[in-house]
Amino acid sequence: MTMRTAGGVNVMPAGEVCISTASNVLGMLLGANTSTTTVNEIVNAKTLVLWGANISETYPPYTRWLDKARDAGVRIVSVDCRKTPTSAWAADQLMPLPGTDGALALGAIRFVLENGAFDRARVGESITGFELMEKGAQPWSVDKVAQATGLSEDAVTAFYRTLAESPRTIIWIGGCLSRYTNGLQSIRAIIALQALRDNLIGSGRGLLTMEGGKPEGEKEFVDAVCGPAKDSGVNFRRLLNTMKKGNLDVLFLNSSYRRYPDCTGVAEAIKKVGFVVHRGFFKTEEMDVADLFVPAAFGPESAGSHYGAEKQVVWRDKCVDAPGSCVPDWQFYRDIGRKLAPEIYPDFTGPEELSERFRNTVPSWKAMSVSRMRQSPDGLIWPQPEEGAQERIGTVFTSGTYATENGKIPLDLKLMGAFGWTPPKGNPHGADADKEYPLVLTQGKVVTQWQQTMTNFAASLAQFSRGRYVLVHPDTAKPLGIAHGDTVRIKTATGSVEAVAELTASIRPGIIFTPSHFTGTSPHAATRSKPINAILPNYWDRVSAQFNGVGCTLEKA
Ligand SMILES: Nc1nc2c(c(=O)[nH]1)N[C@H]1C(S)=C(S)[C@@H](COP(=O)(O)OP(=O)(O)OC[C@H]3O[C@@H](n4cnc5c(=O)[nH]c(N)nc54)[C@H](O)[C@@H]3O)O[C@H]1N2
Ligand SMILES: Nc1nc2c(c(=O)[nH]1)N[C@H]1C(S)=C(S)[C@@H](COP(=O)(O)OP(=O)(O)OC[C@H]3O[C@@H](n4cnc5c(=O)[nH]c(N)nc54)[C@H](O)[C@@H]3O)O[C@H]1N2
Ligand SMILES: [Mo]
Repeated sequence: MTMRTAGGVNVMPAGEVCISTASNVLGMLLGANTSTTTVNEIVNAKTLVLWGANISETYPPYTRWLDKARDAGVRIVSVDCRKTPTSAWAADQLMPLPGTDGALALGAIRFVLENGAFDRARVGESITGFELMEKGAQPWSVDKVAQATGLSEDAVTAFYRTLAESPRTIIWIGGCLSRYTNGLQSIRAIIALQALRDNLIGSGRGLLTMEGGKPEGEKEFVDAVCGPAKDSGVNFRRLLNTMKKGNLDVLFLNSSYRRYPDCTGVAEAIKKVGFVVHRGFFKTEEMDVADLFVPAAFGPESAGSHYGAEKQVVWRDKCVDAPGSCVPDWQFYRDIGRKLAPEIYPDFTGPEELSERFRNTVPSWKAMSVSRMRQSPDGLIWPQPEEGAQERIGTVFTSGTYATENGKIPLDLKLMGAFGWTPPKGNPHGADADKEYPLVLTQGKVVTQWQQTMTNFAASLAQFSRGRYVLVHPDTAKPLGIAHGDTVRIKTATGSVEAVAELTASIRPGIIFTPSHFTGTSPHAATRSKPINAILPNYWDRVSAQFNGVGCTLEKA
C-alpha cells in the first residue's frame, strides 16, 4: 500500500525469485497459481512423484505425510540428480542430468499417447492445443530420452509404465525446476502430462508446489484501499535494467541481493540507485550498497498472521520485545504511507486492526477474524467466506473444471513458445557448452540452513552446519586427484569458491552439488562463504530470474 500511495506498483516479492516459473505456468494453464491440491491428498494417490522436491530437508514436518502415504501403499518416486535424505521414502529413484526434466516429461507424454493410456473424450473437453502437445512429444522416444537425460532405457520405461498404469498420481514440483533457463518447458510438460492422464481434478490427484499454500486477497485489498493499479508492475530483469541505467531514485531493500545469479553485478546496479534503504536483521553485504540501514523487528518480536503449505492461516502473538527502537514492518511502512498520502492510507493502530479491515474488505477472508484465528492454533484454512462453512481441502477445482476463462487448459498459448524441450543455457550438456567447464554445478537447500542469510549469524545454529561442502562422485574425484576431506576450488567462467570435498556415490558422476546458503559476512567460520550466486553468471530463467546447472571445474585449493 505504501508503494502504491507513492505512485507505483513496483514491488518485487521474494516469491518471484523462488518458484515463480511454476506458479506462473500453473496460473496460465490452470488458472490457479499455487498447489492444485493439499498435502493430505497424497495418501489417496497411487503414485507420488517427488520431482526435484527434497521434502525431508526443505519441509521436514511433511515427512509425516510421506510416512502415511508409504504405509498406505502409495508408490513414491524421487526424480533428483542425487540421492537425498528424501530418497529414503522412495521406492524408485531416477537421477537425470540437471535441466533435462522437460525431456523426461515429454517422453512420458509420448508413451501415454502411444499406449492409449488416456481418455480421448475427456482430453477433448479439457485441453485446447492437444495436437501441439502430440507434436512436441513426438521426437521423445525412450532411447532419445535416455540419451538426453543420461538415464538407462529400462529406468525410463519403468517410470513411464508406472505413470501410465497409475490410476491416481500426484506430482510434487520441486523448486529446482524453476531454476533452469528451460524451466517453463519442464513445468508445462509436467502439467500437460497430468492433464493427459486426467490427474488434475479429484481426490489423490493434482500438483503440489513448494510454498504452494499462499492465500489470495492481497491485490483485492490494496486495490480496494488505493484504487485499481495504473501500471502493470515490474519484474526483476526490468528492475535491474532500470537500476543499471541509473533511472531509479529510491529502493527499499527488505531482503538480500545475494539471491540473484551474478549477485556482484546486481550489487553494482544497486549502487546506481539514488537512495537505498535496507531493512533486515544483520550486518550483511547489503550494508555496503545501502545509504541507510534500518534494523527490522524479527517475526517473534511482532504479532501478525502466517500461512502454511496447507493454506492454513495462523495468528502469531508477540513473544519478545524488539531491541532498541526496531519497529515491525507494518509500523515502518504505515508511517511512511501516512506521511505520503494521509487521505488514502488507513490509520490502523496495529496488526489486529489491519487484519480485521482486511477480512471485512476481501470476501474470501470474511470469516477469518483474529479472534477465531487465535482460538485455532493450527490455523483456519483459507478461503472462508462464511463462518461454519465446510473447510475446503483437497482439489481447488471444486466445480470440476479448471479456473481458466473457458475452463480448459490452453496448451496452445503462443506466449510460451513451441511445445518442446531444449537443453538449458550455460550447461555443459547444452548447445552452448564451454568445453573448459565440463562438470555441472548444482546447488540447493540443506536442512541446517535457511535461505541466503537467516541461519548464518547465530552460533547456536552455526554449530549444526557442515559449512560449504561439495558432493563429488569418486569417479569424478579420482582423475582430479581429489580425496575425501580435501579443500577444493569450484570454478566457473565467472569466479570461484572454496569447499570441502565429500566423496559419495549418492550423486551422478560429472555432477557436483553444494548448498546454496552461506554468506561472506557471517561471524562464524561454519557458515561463512562467498555467496554461491557470486560465481553464477547472469543467465536467467525468463520468469523466476534463477539459474542452476552451470559448467564448472574442480581443483585442489
Ligand atoms: N532447510 C530449508 N528448507 C527450506 C528452505 C531453506 O532455505 N532451508 N527454503 C524454502 C524455500 S523458499 C523453497 S523455494 C523450498 C525449495 O525446496 P526444494 O525445491 O525441495 O529445494 P532445492 O534444494 O532448491 O531443490 C530440490 C532438489 O532438486 C535437485 N535438483 C537440482 N537440479 C535438478 C534438476 O535439474 N532436476 C531434478 N529433477 N532435480 C534437481 C537438488 O539435488 C535438490 O535436492 O524450500 C523451502 N524450505
Ligand atoms: N543460487 C541460488 N540462489 C537462490 C536459491 C538457490 O537455490 N540457489 N534459492 C532461491 C529461493 S527459492 C529463494 S526463496 C531466495 C531467498 O533469498 P532471500 O529472500 O534473500 O532470503 P533471506 O536470506 O532469508 O533474506 C531475507 C532477508 O530479509 C530480511 N528479513 C527477514 N524477515 C524480515 C522482516 O520481517 N522484515 C524485514 N524488513 N526484513 C526481513 C532479513 O534480513 C533476511 O536476511 O533465494 C533464491 N536464490
Ligand atoms: Mo524459495
